[in-house]
Amino acid sequence: MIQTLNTSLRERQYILVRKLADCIESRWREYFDLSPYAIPEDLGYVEGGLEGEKLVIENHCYQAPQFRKLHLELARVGDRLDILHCVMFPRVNYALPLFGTDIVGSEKGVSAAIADLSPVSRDRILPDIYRQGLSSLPNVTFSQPRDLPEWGHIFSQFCLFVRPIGEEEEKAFLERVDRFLCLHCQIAQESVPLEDSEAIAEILAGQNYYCSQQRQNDKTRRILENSFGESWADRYMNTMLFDAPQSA
Ligand code: BLA
Repeated sequence: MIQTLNTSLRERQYILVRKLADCIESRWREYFDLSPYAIPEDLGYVEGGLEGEKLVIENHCYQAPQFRKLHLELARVGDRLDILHCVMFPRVNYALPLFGTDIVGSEKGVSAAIADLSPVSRDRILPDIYRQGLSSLPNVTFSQPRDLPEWGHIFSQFCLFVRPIGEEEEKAFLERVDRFLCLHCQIAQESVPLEDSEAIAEILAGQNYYCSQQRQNDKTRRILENSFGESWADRYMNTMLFDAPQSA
């Protein structure tokens, strides 16, 4: 049985964060046979604020036949920032990209909204079926696209990174992420596990590289360090947010 979710934080969060969290979880339930994922004991629900601002973090994790870890995290920094973080880590014997999304919002609006299906193959190109699916999505434009930081070369050509302005653009972002998600869930559901150990080793290396790049996000790290200190932030980034798979 999946535990009933603690919705207390979510109910208070920025509307786009709440809507995307609900959307992601309902798609996961619709497409996959979910089972619980063991979160490191003290990291499921965390509240902290050493000298900095209070940070509340709520983690929801599942696994599925095709996925080692489906991770949705909701966080609130003081009274000023709401954060959604989500990564779907496929098992390394499935040739599937990494779905990831992050929203950083406040009363003033959303400053960063990003979503991608990121390749893990050596040539860093998405499988054909993804490129075809993503290329045939309807075009959308946002008034304030954002530039990726240097470590962001892990993302695909389809990566969406914007500051959505107003309700219309927030809605357009949500719709786009839902399309990415549905496409991914459908393909994942039909995919068969690999047996070739070299192909599996390539995926393992690709997922590890993705994690090592994501761990270079200083903006995320700074928020965690500010409330919990350096070593805690390090452990959290390595074991909860971007824990690389050990082996096949
Ligand atoms: C940016 N992430 C940010 C920012 C903050 C966080 C404060 C800066 C917002 C801005 O520039 O407007 C904070 N994100 C967090 C925190 C957590 C979090 C504290 O997830 C978790 C506790 N980040 C991801 C994933 C992706 C991602 C899965 O976690 C992409 C799929 C991307 N976040 C990402 C990128 C930036 C960002 C690319 C911009 C970084 C930059 O401009 O330097």
